[in-house]
Amino acid sequence: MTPSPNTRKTILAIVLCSISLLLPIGVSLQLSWTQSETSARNESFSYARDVLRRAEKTSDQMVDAVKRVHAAHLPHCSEAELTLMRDIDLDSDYVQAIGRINNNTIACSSVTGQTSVPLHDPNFVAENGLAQYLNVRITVGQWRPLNIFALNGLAVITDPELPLDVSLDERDLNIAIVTPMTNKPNIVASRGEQLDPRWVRSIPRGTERSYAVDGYLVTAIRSSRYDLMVLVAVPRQHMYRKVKQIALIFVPLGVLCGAGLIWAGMYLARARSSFDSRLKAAIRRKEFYVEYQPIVDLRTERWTGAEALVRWRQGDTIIRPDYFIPMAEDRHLIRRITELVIDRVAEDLPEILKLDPAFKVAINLSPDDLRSQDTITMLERLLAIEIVCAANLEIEATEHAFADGQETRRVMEQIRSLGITVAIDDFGIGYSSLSRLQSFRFDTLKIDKSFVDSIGTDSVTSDVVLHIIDLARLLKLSVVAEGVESEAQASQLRAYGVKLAQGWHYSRSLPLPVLLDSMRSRIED
Ligand code: G
Ligand code: G
Ligand code: MN
Repeated sequence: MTPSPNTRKTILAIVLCSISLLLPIGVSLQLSWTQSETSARNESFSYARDVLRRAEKTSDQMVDAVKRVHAAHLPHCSEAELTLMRDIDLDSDYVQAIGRINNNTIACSSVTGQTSVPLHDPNFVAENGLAQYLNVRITVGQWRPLNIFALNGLAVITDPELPLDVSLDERDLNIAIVTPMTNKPNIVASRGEQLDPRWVRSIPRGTERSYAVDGYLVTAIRSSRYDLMVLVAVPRQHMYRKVKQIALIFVPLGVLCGAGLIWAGMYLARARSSFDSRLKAAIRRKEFYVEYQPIVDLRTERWTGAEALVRWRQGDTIIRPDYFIPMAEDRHLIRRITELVIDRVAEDLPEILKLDPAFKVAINLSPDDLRSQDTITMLERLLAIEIVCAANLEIEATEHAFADGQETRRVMEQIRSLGITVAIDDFGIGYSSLSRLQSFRFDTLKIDKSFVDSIGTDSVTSDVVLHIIDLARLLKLSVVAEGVESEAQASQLRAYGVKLAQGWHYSRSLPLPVLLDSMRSRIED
């Protein structure tokens, strides 16, 4: 079984709803992901720069300390030299101690005095001879391991924690100071997880980089002055966390809204299809009938004609055309309604004309009607009725109908060639331009009620009605004023030279028997 157009529309609606909901969620997740990646990167860079600055300062102080000891030329490990070392020690905040070293043994130092302290082999000796002893304990009371850097018999003792002692907002940042080397990086100091050798990449001196390594966002910055590099590694997990928080709020919310929208969509689709089937059933059962609103000569108050207005009777309720006509037009069901209206007029017209052979009935046509050749056939059938002639008929169409192209023009011309006059309905509220007025030929202009309402008020549109009347006169059109509700409006329109009017001041729309009765009693008067 192939799906019905309605099923297809419903599916389309659901798909569109889902896309329109998931898209913003997806985009916001993507955005928050990029955003959290960017902020993690920026954070890492700022930590890395801070740590590098401290590590360089440590190196500066080490170099300075060594220079001062050498420059003093004091006897090695003499009381004088130890005093100098203690002074230097106090001057420099990153240097913990300074001493003499020989054969992996501290001979004397500012903290141990003359006591010698044996060390293990250096962890690393650089090309320039700088030996690094990492995580060493030199006194009994020392509460955390120290690093010793030795060159030319002098040892500078530092606290590896100090350069790393930046305040961390983020718990799971891993920081390491390394001396970059060809194969195995030498970790001078670190905090957090064990450094993964893959985090270390060779970058030029004085530069910084950021790259992803297997679940981590790594930021590397290399000193321009020392053989030092700082690495900050953030687990990507850490970035997911923020995104997850957003997702936890938005995805269920989106799904909920989506479900609501889909439900509403299905509800509307069902309501729509039920309206469709109601309307179709009404057409089949011919539940439509026509009422006639008289069109009146403003001077004599004679009824010269009437507009046929369709009504839908559903049981005891009457449904107004302003509700169902636009929907019927939308569903392209209007032509079948027009056909019913013309059928009713065909039945009613002979009775009306028996009372007044010059009476003119106006029939409303929709854009679809004006595109269809069937309309001509229907009108010809009306004209074939013995008592009916073309002067008894007028068709009304709104400006929207005139917006259409060639076919409409052809049908309109055919109607006029039958001798039936054409009126523009609700004139002034649509989008007719003067060029359109010239390109379609028509006979009557029906001034929309809103302009008639403004007569005698000081609203901006109160002058417009005059211009419309002037325009009609210029184009040699007859004018019908719609929605006349008071004698004041009627007398103004008379003064403006308008001949015909329609409105509650004269009569509401009447069912045929009432129309005929009224016509009879008027003839008798
Ligand atoms: O008077 P009433 O509320 O019935 O009119 C409401 C609107 O419905 C008016 O704009 C009128 O032009 C339109 N209308 C009434 N009858 C018909 C009809 O038979 N066909 C079309 N296309 N429109 C109609
Ligand atoms: O096709 P058209 O839009 O001209 O249909 C006329 C519409 O205006 C119908 O809905 C009809 O009921 C309504 N109408 C006709 N005369 C009056 C009137 O004097 N006052 C008001 N408020 N509505 C009117
Ligand atoms: Mn009308």
